[in-house]
Amino acid sequence: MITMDHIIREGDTVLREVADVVSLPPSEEEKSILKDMLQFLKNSQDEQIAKEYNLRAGVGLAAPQINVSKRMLAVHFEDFNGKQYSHALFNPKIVSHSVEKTYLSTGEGCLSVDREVPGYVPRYARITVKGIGLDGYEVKLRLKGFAAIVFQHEIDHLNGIMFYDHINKVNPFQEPENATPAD
Ligand code: NB4
Ligand code: NI
Repeated sequence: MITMDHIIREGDTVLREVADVVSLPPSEEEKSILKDMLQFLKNSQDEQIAKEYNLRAGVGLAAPQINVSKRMLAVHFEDFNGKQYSHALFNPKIVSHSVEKTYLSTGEGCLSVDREVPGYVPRYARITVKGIGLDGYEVKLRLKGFAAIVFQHEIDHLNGIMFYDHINKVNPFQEPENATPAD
């Protein structure tokens, strides 16, 4: 079971690496890790389990965050319309995105960052993501708003990018060009 002890924190070079493409089909070991990542998110959102194991709530997790430098991510959340997203993907890729941007008015946090970093994180308002699911089938997701933000945060981890890299250094709360808040 993945706990906070397994979460790599900022300063570790693995979080700055470009993660490796997973050669297909994924190995049983890779599938097992990805399943554990999704289970961690579910556990982290279960009040009882989270309390018992001291888990910080998460809606997404990228493999480099558990010291696995491979292109694998899991997400588990409901968007603001109550639509459920639960995905575990190998080799996720943004195949297209909008010109319009969005951001969370509350900013972003990261399980690998033990401090608050204030500011707006500009994200594409709409993206299309392709990847390979645990069952080996290709999935194509059209995402907007909160869901688009979560996937971009996780795909950034696969490219060694942290959310605060995107925050305006002069004025962290400068409204990004072409953007409307997701919330
Ligand atoms: C990834 C997110 C940071 C911003 C926005 C939010 C939470 C994370 C990081 C975009 C992606 C993890 C992965 C939350 C959370 C709202 C919904 C439902 C009930 C609790 C849950 C809490 F936990 N970020 N944490 N941060 N990361 N919303 N919610 N709630 O998930 O570092 O790279 O259960
Ligand atoms: Ni993160």
